Amino acid sequence: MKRRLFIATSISTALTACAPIGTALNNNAAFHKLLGAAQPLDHALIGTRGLAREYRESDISREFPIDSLPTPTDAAYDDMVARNFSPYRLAIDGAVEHRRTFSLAQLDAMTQSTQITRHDCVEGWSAIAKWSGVRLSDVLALVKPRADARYVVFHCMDRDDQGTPYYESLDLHEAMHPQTILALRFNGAPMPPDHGAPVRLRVPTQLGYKSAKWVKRIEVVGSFAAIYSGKGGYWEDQGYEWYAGI
Ligand SMILES: Nc1nc2c(c(=O)[nH]1)N[C@H]1C(S)=C(S)[C@@H](COP(=O)(O)O)O[C@H]1N2
Ligand SMILES: [Mo]
Repeated sequence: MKRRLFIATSISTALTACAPIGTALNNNAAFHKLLGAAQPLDHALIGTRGLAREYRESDISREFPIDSLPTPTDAAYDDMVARNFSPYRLAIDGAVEHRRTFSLAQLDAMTQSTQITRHDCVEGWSAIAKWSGVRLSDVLALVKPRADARYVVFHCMDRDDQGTPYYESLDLHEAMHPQTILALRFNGAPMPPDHGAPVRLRVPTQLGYKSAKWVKRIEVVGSFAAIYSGKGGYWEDQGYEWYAGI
């Protein structure tokens, strides 16, 4: 446990920003040393075996940073915002028995799960908010991952200034965790565009970069080696740890 605390502290001081400054990060020897140190940690000791702490309404942060690639500004996204996301479809495909799409109304009609949890960004800030939405496990139960399924990849609508899209992934164990939700609401209101509307992944057992905003497609795969640079996420492709349990 001591070792884990040390690593958590080092992460917040070693990294400077979640902004697209990947090259600075890649050139940061201390950061790579840190990742090296984090590698041998036993997966079973941390993260998703337990529940993330849940807080009270009075603990909700008055300010919650917006800290990601820019909110999409393309015509399709603007049109969805203007029409309360009625044109939005979440596609789920890949290694599933029943590929399908969900409208926001369909997701809204499913059992909603609410959590007041803390989001921890590697940049060094944390904030508590109330998130409601559909358990990812409920959605996966409808599409039925095949026997060869191992990971769930989240494709997002935003891109960096090079045109590279944001994406993330979880293993099936983390995806099935009861606190892993596709969040539709933030602090009692529909998800604001700047926080990832209409559907944003919320994974309170993992560092902030796992909680993908603006999710448009969920791809169930046996391996993510062939997706983008093959490390399982936008930041992972630039050196972040794939396993980000806290
Ligand atoms: N699509 C997408 N999701 C993302 C990011 C991003 O750049 N794009 N940034 C991640 C990081 S590093 C953090 S800390 C949180 C920030 O979420 P917030 O802007 O709602 O606070 O979103 C995460 N999810
Ligand atoms: Mo972050």
